[in-house]
This record gives sequence, C-alpha cells and structure tokens, in this order.
Amino acid sequence: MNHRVSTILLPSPYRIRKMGTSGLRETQEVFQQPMFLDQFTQGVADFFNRMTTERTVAENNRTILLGGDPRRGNNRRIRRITEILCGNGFSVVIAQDGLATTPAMSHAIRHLSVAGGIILTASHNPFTDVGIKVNIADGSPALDDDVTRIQDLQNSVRSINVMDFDEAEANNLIERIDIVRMYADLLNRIFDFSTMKEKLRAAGLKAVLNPMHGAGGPFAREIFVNRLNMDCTIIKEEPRDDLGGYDADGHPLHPEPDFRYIPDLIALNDTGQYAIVAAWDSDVDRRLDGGSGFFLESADEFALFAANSRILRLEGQFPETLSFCRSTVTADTISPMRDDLVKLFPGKNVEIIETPTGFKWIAELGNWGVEESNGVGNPFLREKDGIFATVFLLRLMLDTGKTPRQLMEEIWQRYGRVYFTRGEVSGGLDEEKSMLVEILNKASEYQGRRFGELVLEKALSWDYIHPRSGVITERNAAWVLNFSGGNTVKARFSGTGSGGYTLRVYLSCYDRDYRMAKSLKLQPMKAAISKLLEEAGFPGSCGNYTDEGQPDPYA
Ligand code: G16
Repeated sequence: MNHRVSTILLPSPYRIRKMGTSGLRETQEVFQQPMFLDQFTQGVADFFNRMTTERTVAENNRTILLGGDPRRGNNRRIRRITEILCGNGFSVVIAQDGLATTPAMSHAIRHLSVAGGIILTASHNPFTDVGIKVNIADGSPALDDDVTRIQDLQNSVRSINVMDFDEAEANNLIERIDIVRMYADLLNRIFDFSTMKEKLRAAGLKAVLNPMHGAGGPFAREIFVNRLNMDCTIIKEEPRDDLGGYDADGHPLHPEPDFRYIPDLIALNDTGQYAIVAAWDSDVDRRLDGGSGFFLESADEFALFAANSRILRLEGQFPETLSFCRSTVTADTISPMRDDLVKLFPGKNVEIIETPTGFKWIAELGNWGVEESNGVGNPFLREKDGIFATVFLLRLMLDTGKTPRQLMEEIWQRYGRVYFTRGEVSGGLDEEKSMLVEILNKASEYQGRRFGELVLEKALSWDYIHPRSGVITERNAAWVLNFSGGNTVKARFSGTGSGGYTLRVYLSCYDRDYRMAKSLKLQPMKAAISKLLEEAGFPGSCGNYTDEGQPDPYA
C-alpha cells in the first residue's frame, strides 16, 4: 500500500529532558511550543522502530496503543501522535476515545501483543501539567536504558514524518478498542465477579468511590455498578479536562489520593456508613482505600494482599519465583512475613526485594509490588493498579465478613506494625536544592549527635544492586538516616514535578505493638529531621506530611 507521508523539517530542535520517575512531565506551556510534541513523538517512533526490528518476534509488531487521562489537550495530542506514528509506518490502536487508565493500558498492551504503548498522563499532577509515559511490549514502563535511548533519539530528531489522520483512518491504520471492557474482563477472571455479586447481594455493603475527575470514572461504573451491582455513590465521576479545576485559593486541584486532597471522602468515611471508600488518581495507578472510618496505607494493604493472594483465581499463573517488592523508601511491612509467605507458597521461590523509587523497577520483575506513593501492583499486569487494589479489598471483606480495620489489625497483631509517613521540603531555588544535597551527602558528620529525642546513629546512601544481574543499577537511590530506637528517615528528590525541587522525606518505625497513636510514634522523627536541617543551616524545614488529615484509630 502506498500511504502519503510528508516529511517536515524541524527548524529549531528542542533539548528534551530525560523521562523521570515515570515519563516526561512538563507544563502545558512547554508542550504548547510549536513542534515540541512532534519532536518528542518522532523520537519515540524511532525508538519503537528499532525495538521492533532488533528485538524478539513477539515484539515484531508495528502497532502502538494510545490512551491517557482526560487532561486538557490530550485529545488533540492523541490525534497528532497518531499522525506521526502512522507517518513512521506504525498502525495505532486508540483506547476508548483516548480515555484509559495506566493499568488498563498495561494490560491491553500485553493482551493485544502490540509493540508498546504511549500513555498520556501526568498522573497525580494537576491539569496545568502534561505527562507522557512510554511502555514497552510486556506492558511495563520503559526502563533506564530505554529511556536514555529514547532521549538520545529525541534530541537527534531533525525532521518529522507525518500522515494525515483522515488518511490514516481511510487506510485502516487506526483501530479503536473498548478498553474498559477488556480491563473489567481481566478483573473478572482474577476475582470472579459472579461470586462477589452474590455475596454482595447478601451483605448489602455500600461504597463511595472517587475517581477525582480523571480516567477512572467509566472503569469504576463498569466494574462496581454494572458488573458487581454494588450500592455505590461515585463522586467526581465525570472525566474533566481540568481534573476538577481550582481550589478556593485559586490553585489547580491535584487529582491525587492523598489525605490533603480528599477531605470530602474523609468526611464520608467518618460517617461510618460506607463499608468501602476509595479514591484513585487521574490515571488510576495510585489508590487510597478503606471503609467504616478507616484508611489503609499502601504498605499495609500490600501485606494484607500478600497474606491472602492465594484466594485469587489466576493464582495458578503465578511465576516460579514470587517476588514481593517494595521501593526502599516504602514501609517495610512485608519483611516480618517472609517465613509465612514461604509456607504459603510451597514449591515456589519467595523473595523480598527492595527497589529504587519508580514502579518500573518493580514492573520489570513482573510481580507483587508496593510504593509509598499509594501504589500497589500485582503480577497480572506491569503497573500499579488502583482499582485492582479496591476490588481485592472488597473481595476480602466479602469472604471474611470483616471491616478493613479488622483485616488490618489481624496482620498487625501477627507481624507488628510499621508506622510510616512522608513529608516534603520544596522550593524553587537551585541554591537551596544544592544545599540540601550537600547536607545529606555529609550527614555522616552528624553521627552520634542528638536531635531532640533521637540520636543519629548512622547516615549512608543506598544503591540498588539488581537482584538478577548483581550489578549496581542505580546509585544513591536514597539517603538513609538511622536514628536511635529503629527510627529511620530516608530522602530522595521527586522525579515527577515540572518545576522547582521537592525533597521527599520518608519516616518509618517498626513496633511489635500496634495500638499506638501514629502521631506519638512519628513526632520525634519529624522533630529530629527538621532540627538536623536547621542545625546544618538550611532555612526551611520538613513539613506537609502525608498523614496530616488522616483519621487515626488509636489517637
Ligand atoms: C510516579 C511513578 C511511581 C513513583 C512516583 C514517585 O508515580 O509511576 O512509580 O513512585 O512517580 O513520585 P515522585 O518522584 O514525585 O516521588 P505516578 O503515579 O506519578 O505515575
């Protein structure tokens, strides 16, 4: 077939940044620059071109899946990306008018055996940011080598190959799929919706779900209302291009399931009338769920799922080596469970792995995983998955008749509890950022010093030794400060912002006794890290903790 392709010269190429923790995140203004998206996409097309010719037969498929969240401009971007992919000899599958969650995209890439996917989402960032993630043929986010390669290719682009959208359509190069159905079918295969539906009819549980005006609305409706027939209230259901707009102070709202951004859901949960409450971010890879006045943190929920993963219908498809992965900055709730997990999966190799931040590191290992940023992943696709987590929680409640808090207390009773929170230091000045780097690099000089109630015992930096190759693949993935009494502070710079800097600061402390007020356990660490920064001469302190606004059952 002879399709008409035009080649347009790029008059002044941009210097495109390397994709960060997950994809490229820039402001709308950056993406609006003439031909910025064209250059970005041409580089991705060049990458897939090489992938499909260099790699295995399964990847030798010249089709790319496109979809993303509803944020402003994404429809137009999907159209343009399609024109460039088709101009480079690819055909394109568009997910549901362009609307798709990240986990559903990951599943569809594998299910359709396409060469990869481009996911248009800046995830939990407000609509004033634009983001694009690139996933490879196994459905996982592109790893560091591929990301470097993509960036090199993008920055060598000098011309763009384009085919007009209507022409591509007329030549059958564009297909559209019902990704909501495809994803709901996967969950049905895993969780058995007809059994759940029957149990739900008997139990009569009520739910409030909050997709935060992102891509999750149609998925939540299909799964919880149409398929499970659950008594559900879905707030912020309609996908909106401003993801909910602005707050009362004129700041754009963050579609992020963090206690700071879901006061309405907290209030509804506090009424005690809802067995399940859940919020997901704009592309539904992050979740926060619970019910009857309680919320589960991601590492806690992960432990609950690990202990109960045998109930899943596709359990027979688990790999020979079961890796329970957590990013190093995530609460280590899983390690005390090691012996029981070994007993639970006779004949399998069970390993517990610490990875750098970025779900790509976990997805690469293709297994169970958790991140502090409210992300829980499963072996059935290669991204963290918000709706999967909420359905799993519901399934456990239906099987046991217990509330989320009762389920969690059983785990804490058996293994102890890791108290955890995340704070941040942020600003716009490069000098401040350099100062923080210097303080953290030299933190070992403070070893033996007391900061409030705690003594700094050891300061080090954590490198990722790849569990398969044994090679250090990520140096200084986090700074680690070990304080007395098992109080651990870790820190790293956020890789998802579009301007300024954000140092994320993670505090955790294991306790065999779980009936403590969380604030009491964490307060000495909050004070110690602020004091250390202050004594080192840093003008700011660590604030904005993610547990602010969290209902605490033991307060
Ligand atoms: C992205 C990645 C996650 C990672 C998070 C960290 O989340 O997909 O794997 O944990 O970034 O964010 P930061 O670098 O800001 O701490 P998402 O939900 O934005 O795709």
